Amino acid sequence: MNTPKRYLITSALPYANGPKHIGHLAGAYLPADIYVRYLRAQKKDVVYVCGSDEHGAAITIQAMKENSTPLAIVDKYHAMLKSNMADLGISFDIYHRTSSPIHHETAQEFFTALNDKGELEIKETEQYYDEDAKTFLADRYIIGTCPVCANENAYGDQCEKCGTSLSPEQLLNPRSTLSGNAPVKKATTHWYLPLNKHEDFLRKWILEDHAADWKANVVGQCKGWIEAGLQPRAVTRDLDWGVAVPGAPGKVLYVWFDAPIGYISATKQWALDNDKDWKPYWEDKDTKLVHFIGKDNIVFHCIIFPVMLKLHGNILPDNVPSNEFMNLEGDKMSTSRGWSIEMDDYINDFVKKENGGDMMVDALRYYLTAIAPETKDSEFTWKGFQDALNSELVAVFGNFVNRTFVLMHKLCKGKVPPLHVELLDNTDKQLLEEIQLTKIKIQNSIESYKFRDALSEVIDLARKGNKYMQEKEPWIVAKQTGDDGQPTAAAQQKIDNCLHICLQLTANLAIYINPFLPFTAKKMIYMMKVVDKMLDWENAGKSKLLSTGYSLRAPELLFRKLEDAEITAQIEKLKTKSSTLKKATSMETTTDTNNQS
Ligand code: B3M
Ligand code: ZN
Repeated sequence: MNTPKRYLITSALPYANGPKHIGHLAGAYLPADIYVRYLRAQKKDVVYVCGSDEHGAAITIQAMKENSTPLAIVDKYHAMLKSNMADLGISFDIYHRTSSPIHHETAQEFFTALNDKGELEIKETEQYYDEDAKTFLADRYIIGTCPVCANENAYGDQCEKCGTSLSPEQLLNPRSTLSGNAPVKKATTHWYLPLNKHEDFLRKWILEDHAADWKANVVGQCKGWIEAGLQPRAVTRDLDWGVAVPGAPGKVLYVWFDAPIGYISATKQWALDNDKDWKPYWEDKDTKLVHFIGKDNIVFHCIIFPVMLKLHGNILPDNVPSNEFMNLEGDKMSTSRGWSIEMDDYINDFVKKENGGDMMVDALRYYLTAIAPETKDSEFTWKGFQDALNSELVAVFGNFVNRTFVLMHKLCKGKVPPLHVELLDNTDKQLLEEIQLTKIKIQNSIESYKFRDALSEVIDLARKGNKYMQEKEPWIVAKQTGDDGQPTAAAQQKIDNCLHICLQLTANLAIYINPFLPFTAKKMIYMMKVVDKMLDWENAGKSKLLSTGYSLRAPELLFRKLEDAEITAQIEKLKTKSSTLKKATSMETTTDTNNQS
């Protein structure tokens, strides 16, 4: 698209049915946050919305498990998710919730608009019913054998094992998750979104218009769906928890119908809170809408929701950068199996415990971005985390910044030394050029959603800084002293140039690292005694960010090492948690709740 006038960025709404793990963080939140922080540094008009998904069987089943009520469950986990995200520096403009009245109204209005236009079909069909529990069984309320991979615990809406999207009728040997009984069939009426009528639109919009700019994994999945032939999809359910279907007592909107509308209601609430107009963000073609999601959400964001948006007269997403999954220590990450690192646990173990725990937020953000599952599944290991932290953040980035500050205090009286232009040699010029070039490289990578590449450009630049310092050896040059025991004038000039350039590089590193590691950038700003505005993207690549003669603060520790004992303790914790849960769940009839559950 041409230069957008404004941006609306969304991250998938996490179900408020339990804690979420760092695989979720790496998939849909961290990359969006990096993108948004980058746009904000460019002074773009950008709104970043998210919130808790508080409807659907994910919630009601969790309420049963915890012997609680759906309302108590969403209240509890909404609060947890909201604070976890804030602690991890995920900078939503609003973290909303789908149980709010404004969301219910918005979703009902949306449904009514489509229904009034005649875009929905009403059909009576026979559906599975549990006679003991006296309820219809949809989605996760029914399990059975997957017709594709023979997994015996596939859900009525999806098989966790092979990822196939299913309808309850496709399950072999179906049984109720409520009673364990085989269900009977009973007639019921529902509204359907006739996706089959929109096949041509989807084919052109995704497989032609976006074949090149969307990620291959996203286009590939969509292609599979379209090619298999799209079916009408029920958008209502017989349940008592959810957004009531206007004029149809006992029925609620299918959670996947109302949840994405949550992006719109969140925008509305944000606009109300900030005295803004929400409409251009959803109606003006100059808005760039980007959905950040995990791969299990592709069909909903690329096929179903776009059809809804088109029918309702809204703009369509410009891109849907979806990530693959992040595994953990050789196995799939899963909260319900206890094989996961919950955001909440990480925060308690590393962030809240220590003074300056923010550095451990950035350490996590660093590693998750460095191993982001952008094109294929990736794997988190505690050893890998330790290596990334100790040998990249501490040894390269932190070391460069620290050395620069220490030497500047020692050899330049704590002030930015002058630059003696006439003495610049090729090594100096090359580094100055790298500072500029890095800007373009990072821009290109971020704008094509390649956050791993972008981050490694930042580290590479710091690495070049270390190499430069090593070549220039100002601490050796300082030994060329005159009678007064001070470095000679010629020596001091060499020292000045080296540290002047290293300081300008440090200022640039702060700008470059800011979208990824915002707490680190803040600390660097403090050390350099400059205002936040210095982090504006327009300053990137410049070599006169810090003025000659300006005195700077003492260096602070940017990162700390992760000790062997800490990773051993975490691995132990993981093993204990999963084996305890294994024992507990082996007695239950239900299984895992979600792919990256
Ligand atoms: N809550 C599914 C998930 O957490 C769902 C996303 C909704 S985004 C509109 O995977
Ligand atoms: Zn399967």
